[in-house]
Amino acid sequence: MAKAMKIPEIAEKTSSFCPGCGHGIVIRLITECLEELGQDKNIIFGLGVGCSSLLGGVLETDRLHCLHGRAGAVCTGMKRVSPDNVVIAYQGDGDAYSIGLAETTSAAYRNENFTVITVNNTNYGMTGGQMSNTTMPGQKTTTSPKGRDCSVTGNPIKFPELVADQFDAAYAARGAVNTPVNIKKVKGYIKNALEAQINGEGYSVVEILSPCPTNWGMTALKAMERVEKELIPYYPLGEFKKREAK
Ligand SMILES: Cc1ncc(C[n+]2csc(CCOP(=O)(O)OP(=O)(O)O)c2C)c(N)n1
Ligand code: SF4
Ligand SMILES: [Mg+2]
Repeated sequence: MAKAMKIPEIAEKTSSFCPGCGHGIVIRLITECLEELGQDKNIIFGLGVGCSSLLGGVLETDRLHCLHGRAGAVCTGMKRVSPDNVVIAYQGDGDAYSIGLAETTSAAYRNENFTVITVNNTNYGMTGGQMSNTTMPGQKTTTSPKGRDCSVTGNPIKFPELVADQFDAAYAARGAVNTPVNIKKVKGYIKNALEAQINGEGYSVVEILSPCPTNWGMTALKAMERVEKELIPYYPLGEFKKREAK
């Protein structure tokens, strides 16, 4: 089994992420949690297609690059045949909630015992900023040039709330990586999710609101401000399904 890199080694690596992208912060937090839980030698990632797949460039750990949107199904198989490994689906909003909505939802519905980390940047980042199921009402993207019209597309999906309200899952939360306070909270959510899996409590999901300055056409600072002013009012932060006291 391959070993995850230690944090100082990650800090020394260069990545393919754009300046100001939130993916790097999230990956750092996952790594810190795994180390602190003593699980850094015991992980398998199921990676989405998109900028999430660039995790492999900074984290030398076991991983499978899944077909687009299919990490929910792939991680189901990996966890079932290898229950002693910590299995993490690392996906974008387009991968998990648009192209792979069936697989993502089905794994949650079955209460599979693995963890999903979804980086929600409200667009298909890697391919140039197309509309996804989490694109904000009125948001202009390359495939919604006049702004997203929810009367035609439906409303932006709130997946952690769906899981908490409808499924027998262990843990569901949403955080954001736009401020130090919120970043600290996200780390707590990721740790709760991983502990739920390690204790065999069932499915856990953490969605993370994350800036994509490149496709939002903004500076890194303005993108962080957009997360606060536009995304958080629509996508509330917090724990929607807390772990039951053991
Ligand atoms: C079956 C298939 N359809 C479309 C694509 C093109 N594609 C690659 S990444 C991507 C979107 C990824 O968006 P998201 O999951 O939100 O990740 P992000 O890059 O924003 O982090 C798409 C549509 C593909 N690779 N395969
Ligand atoms: S395109 Fe967006 S999500 Fe992808 S690396 Fe750049 S800023 Fe990050
Ligand atoms: Mg995205």
